[in-house]
Amino acid sequence: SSNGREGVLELRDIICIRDSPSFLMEAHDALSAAIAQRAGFKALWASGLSISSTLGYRDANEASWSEVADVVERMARAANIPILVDGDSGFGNFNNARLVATHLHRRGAGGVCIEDKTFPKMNSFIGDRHQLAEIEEFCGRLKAVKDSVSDHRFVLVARIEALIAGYGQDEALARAHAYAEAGADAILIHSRKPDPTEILAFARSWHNRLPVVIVPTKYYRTPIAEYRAARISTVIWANHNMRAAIAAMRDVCNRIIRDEGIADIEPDVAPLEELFALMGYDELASAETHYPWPK
Ligand code: SPV
Ligand code: MG
Repeated sequence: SSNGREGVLELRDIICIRDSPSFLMEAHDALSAAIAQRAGFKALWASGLSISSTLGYRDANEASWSEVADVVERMARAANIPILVDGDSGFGNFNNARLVATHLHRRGAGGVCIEDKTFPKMNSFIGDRHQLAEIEEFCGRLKAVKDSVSDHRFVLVARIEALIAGYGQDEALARAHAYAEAGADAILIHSRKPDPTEILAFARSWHNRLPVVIVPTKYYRTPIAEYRAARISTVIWANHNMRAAIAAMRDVCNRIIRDEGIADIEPDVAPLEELFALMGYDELASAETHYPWPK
């Protein structure tokens, strides 16, 4: 392939394969991206919530788009698998959206997901004042992204927040059809209900006009078989590397404080060898045999 990633699936293939759901694992920095790839995930979700959190921001467009792009570039360097970037609502109007998409593409993203909210957005699980964008205006954002990134491999996912904002299926479906007309490659239908009823109802009425992407953070108990039956194309595990890190770091901090030492911690933290393997120290050792360097 022309991008030097032989054996690596393109994001478009991963999202458009519809016989069984594919999975995008959240990552938020180079290390978490490398860990997810090593575990066997074929693609990553660069989560806005997770990236914001690790940078010390709230998921309310406090991080600038260029800070997010810096993180994405580090992730792309650390993991040789495609990344779907959470582009929030595009950081403004059509012009901001196309600027952000162009930069993300250049810095290694395989695609971007844009949600139909106004700027600044708020995380979908917080509060009940989610302001939807007008359909026509949002379609302009999608078209502008399509028109400005000429690489046909770059995937544009249109994310519908109608159910999050308290509108019904009709609004969600009308938006999905409009976004398909505007050139989206896939539809992300988001829900914060504890069961998948509303996203499954959406999928039934949508008839797979475009691939459907879901984020079962709140309806996490649903078995994959149900998504397979509903012909969901892609499932995003949206924040689980970050939340695993929070729990692990909280526990180790509490134990070291309590024990005033690290004697019992060793079996519960990653060996340094694992870190060295993740970051490719062996490559450096072999490179040193090929290039002269001062001894
Ligand atoms: C994210 O991971 O930033 C998402 C998914 O956009 S959610 O937090 O569910 O909105
Ligand atoms: Mg987000």
